[in-house]
Order: sequence, then structure tokens, then C-alpha cells
Amino acid sequence: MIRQKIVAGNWKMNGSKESISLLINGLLEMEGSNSEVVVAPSFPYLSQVESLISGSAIVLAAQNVSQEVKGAFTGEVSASMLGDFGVKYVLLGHSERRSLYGEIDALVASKVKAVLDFGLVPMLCVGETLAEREAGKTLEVCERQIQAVIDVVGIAAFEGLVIAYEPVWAIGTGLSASAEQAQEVHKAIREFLAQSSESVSQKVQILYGGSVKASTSSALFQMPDVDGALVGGASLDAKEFIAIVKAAG
Ligand code: G2H
Repeated sequence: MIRQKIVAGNWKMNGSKESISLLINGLLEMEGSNSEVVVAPSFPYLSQVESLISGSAIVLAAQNVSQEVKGAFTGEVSASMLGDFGVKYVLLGHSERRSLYGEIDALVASKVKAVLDFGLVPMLCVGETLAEREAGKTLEVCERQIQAVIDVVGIAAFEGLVIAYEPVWAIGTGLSASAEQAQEVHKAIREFLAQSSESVSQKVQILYGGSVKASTSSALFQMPDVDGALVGGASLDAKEFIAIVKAAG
């Protein structure tokens, strides 16, 4: 099955009005791509980025969301609010949210449900720590994180969801997984999904994330089960990000 590639830039807590304007103007010089190009600014800049990318093929993502619909939840942002700013994707279960903000599997699953209920697309991040990899638990961890979501939203909902495999040991460390390591886990994730639904397993896009750079991206994108990339640090440089988009074809 042919799955469209996605190249998503997770800007994390970086940027200012000025730097974001420069970055987006740089990205707008990009030639047309067969891949879907996505950017995920921090909440305060969603409106600015929505305006800047208007009329282009660039798609907007958010980095987090509340699991609640509305009400007395000071400091939280709902899925409907994100929808108001043209957001399509919402990153969920990123390891920084899991490790620094205590987001356990059940909370991630309820956020996935909130996003799907509002018609947006969750980008569900899963991945193992170095200790878990060394203990041979890579697949066990990824499967547990995915199963927690299946238990809440059902396997059919995965047709409207993107998975990002992000080994924690590769995030922001400069230590990217090799293309072969990524392929091995992506294939195993697809086989795990196939146990519940073969058709869903073939449709779901599985991105790789973790120190992706232009120089490593071509090899990654040649892997049959790698359907794109979730890019952190390298997405803050327009030229580098455009080179990754080009590598995706
Ligand atoms: C992983 C990735 C983006 P980086 O967090 O989600 O960041 O490419 O900086 O490792």
C-alpha cells in the first residue's frame, strides 16, 4: 500500500514572533512536495503561523492538548480551541510529556480520544528508553503504549491517527536510530496492529523521530515501513528542514 509521507517539525518550546516569521517565510520558498509538510509551534504562535501558511500546502499541528472538552481547567487548551486555529494534527505522548510532566499511558489515551472526538488527528508518539532497549523491551514498551490507546478508542480509530516511533535515547541527543533499527521497530508496530486489523495496519502512517537530520533522512525514507519523520532540532532551520522534506520525495 502506498502511504503518503509526512515530514513534521516539532518546534518544542522555541521561537519568537520574529524567528517564526523568518522560519515560515523560508519554508514557503520550498518547491511543491509529494509529502505532507507539518509544523508544530507553541500555542501562542498558532494564530501567527495559521496566517503565514494560509494558501500554502503547509499544515498546522499543536504540541499538546487537554483531555477535557471545556470548563474550569486553568492553563489548559482544548481540542476545539486548536480546531479554531486550523490545527490538523496534535502531538500526544511525546517522551518529554511522558517523562517531564508525568503523562501516563491512560492520560495519553484520553487525550487521543479528545482529539479524535473533535475531528483532529493525533500524532501518537511511542518509544523506549535506552535502559528498556538494552533490556530487550523495545517492542514491549511500544506495544504497551499503543495498546493503552486501542483500549480507549478502538483499533478502527487508528485509521485516523499517525504513530511516531521516537526512541527516547535518540531524542535531542544527536544519536539517531539507524534506518535499519527504525525499520525493524516500525515493521513490528505494523505487525502488532495487524493482530487487531490488517487493513488498519497497512493504512496507518508511522513516522520516525529522534535526531533526524537531512544527512540521515534519505536512508530512513527508503525503509518500507518509515512513512516520514517527526523532526525536532533540525526543523528550526528552514534549509535543513527543506532538505529533509526533499529527501522524503
Ligand atoms: C524528538 C524529536 C522531535 P529531535 O523529540 O519530536 O526531536 O529531532 O530534536 O530529537
